[in-house]
Amino acid sequence: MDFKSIRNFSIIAHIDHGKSTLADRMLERTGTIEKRKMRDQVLDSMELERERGITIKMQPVRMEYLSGGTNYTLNLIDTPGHIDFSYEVSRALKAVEGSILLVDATQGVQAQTLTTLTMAQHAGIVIIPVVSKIDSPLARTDEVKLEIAELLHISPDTVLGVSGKTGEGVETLLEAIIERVPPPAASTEQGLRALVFDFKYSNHEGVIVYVRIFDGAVAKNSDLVFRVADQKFIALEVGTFSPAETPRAQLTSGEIGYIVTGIKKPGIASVGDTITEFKHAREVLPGYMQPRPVVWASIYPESQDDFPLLKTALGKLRLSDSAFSFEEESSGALGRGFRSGFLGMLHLEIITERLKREFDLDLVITTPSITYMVKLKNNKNLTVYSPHLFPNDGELVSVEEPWVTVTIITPVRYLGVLMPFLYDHEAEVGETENFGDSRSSVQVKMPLRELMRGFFDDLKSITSGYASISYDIAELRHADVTRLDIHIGGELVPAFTRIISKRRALVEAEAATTKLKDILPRQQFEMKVQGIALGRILSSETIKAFRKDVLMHGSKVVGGGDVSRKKKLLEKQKRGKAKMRENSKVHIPHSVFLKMMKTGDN
Ligand SMILES: Nc1nc2c(ncn2[C@@H]2O[C@H](COP(=O)(O)OP(=O)(O)OP(=O)(O)O)[C@@H](O)[C@H]2O)c(=O)[nH]1
Ligand SMILES: [Mg+2]
Repeated sequence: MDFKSIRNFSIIAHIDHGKSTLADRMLERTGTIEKRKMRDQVLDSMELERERGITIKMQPVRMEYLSGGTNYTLNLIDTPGHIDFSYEVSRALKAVEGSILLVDATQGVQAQTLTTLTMAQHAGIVIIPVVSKIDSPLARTDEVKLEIAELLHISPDTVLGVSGKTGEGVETLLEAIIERVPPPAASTEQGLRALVFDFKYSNHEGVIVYVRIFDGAVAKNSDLVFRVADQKFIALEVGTFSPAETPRAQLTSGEIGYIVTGIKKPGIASVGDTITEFKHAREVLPGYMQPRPVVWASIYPESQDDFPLLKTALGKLRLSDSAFSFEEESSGALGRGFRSGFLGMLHLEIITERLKREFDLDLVITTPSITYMVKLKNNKNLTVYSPHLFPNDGELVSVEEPWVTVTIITPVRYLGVLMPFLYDHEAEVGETENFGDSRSSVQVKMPLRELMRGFFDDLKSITSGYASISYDIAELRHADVTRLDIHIGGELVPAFTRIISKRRALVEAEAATTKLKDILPRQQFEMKVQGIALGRILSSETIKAFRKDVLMHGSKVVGGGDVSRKKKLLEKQKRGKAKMRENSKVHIPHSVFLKMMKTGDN
């Protein structure tokens, strides 16, 4: 294929600014998807993406488009806008020569607009600024064009306008892509070099890698090698995205497509690796930075019998999400499990939800936490990832925690409510700058711990949804924190242990016990739920016992009407699961861990 007629580009923007909807119209206009097969945000194919109306994984798609007598191949990569998934964006940007920077005409430039723009600038690719949703009665198209022009130091006339709803401006945008995005650089090298920018796992075909071909070509049955992993394999199939995987005879320089590897072992394929021919191993392409987890949670099987199953499940998830990482951990009370790292609370929520849906495992999930650097009295230094492994106050000399720099963009009228809110989260407020006509950008430094304490949701609610934020991990600072333990029926439940700021100990203890009182299923006996920190019982609630008739309907939250699931449960009990329940008097269902995890302390 002639590389001169290829255009590779991504769409980047703040969350909900209309990336996937714009992609819909492009797919329609280029005839890639028939109109009768079209549905809204068609590239959001994961069940969770559709349910939540957000993009989680990037999605490449290939389109054909006739312009000025030439047939162009346009490879589009739609990316997620949520900050937790920005690793997807950074990887997509290394596979393309240009990017559409989309800004919602009703919202203007937002925090992730700036973050994604910076990423695109670092990648050194062409940026096509576009205002979206120009059809909306709330659109402030001209103002937003000016905002973008100011940001990029360009004339507002070069900023395009589109509507993903009506299709207005889409044709002009496609022409602009052909004109402004350069074709892939001509490759004079013969030997294959393909950059792995994503992958997925199929039970039948093993790992399927998503690649951008920089040099050479690859065809079915080629002998290939992952250069970094140093692993040989055979291309069982190669093809492109339409957006479904569509086999082709070969992929050549400049193209974006996939290679079926047949590899079923986890830990071999990794994003950023370079694939070359086995017999002509060339130098590796620049890869990707490992993403740095922001928040951690430990995942244990409820029954230790399920440990190998859980390990397989996590391995498979990792093969569809390169930002997810996990490591074995063991804890006396919980047995063997995995400490897992996530790029944010939404990422954590998505992964645990997928574990539940796709692998049908009963799990104990510990309260999410950031990492703490701890100095002990015995002169040892410790990095604590899991709250239930946090030392008691008596063993501690000092604790350090990560801080973050945060940029908040908000309409000026909310600055009044924003400031006290920021102080409550231990923030140090830095520079405040006017942004556009009526908005401010506020620079803040605060503990990451406080950012994870419902900060996003609360910020949204106090600013009626108008504020947006982005953040970066900064330095370590001294932390005045302690562990909050939860005892249920007189026993410590390690999964609920959290690390909290000492000044909030009472509030947090009360919030935790009240919440547990609401969500714990009743048992056949009365039991106490207690919050213990700083060497005292700070809060206590009593959960009443069942009445007989309620018991009839069963307290097994895992049961419901699902026969196969019940059967599975019975089998498990036979295998000795019941034993664990005998030891601890209280059975806490999986759903309770998820609920405790989701909103933390709110
Ligand atoms: N009026 C109007 N609404 C739009 C337009 N484009 C998208 N929307 C709406 O905006 C919302 C978000 O659209 P998406 O296309 O999912 O946005 P996105 O940028 O892909 O979102 P993420 O991938 O989660 O970051 C949806 O409710 C769309 O219906 C448009 O051109 N006009
Ligand atoms: Mg989307």
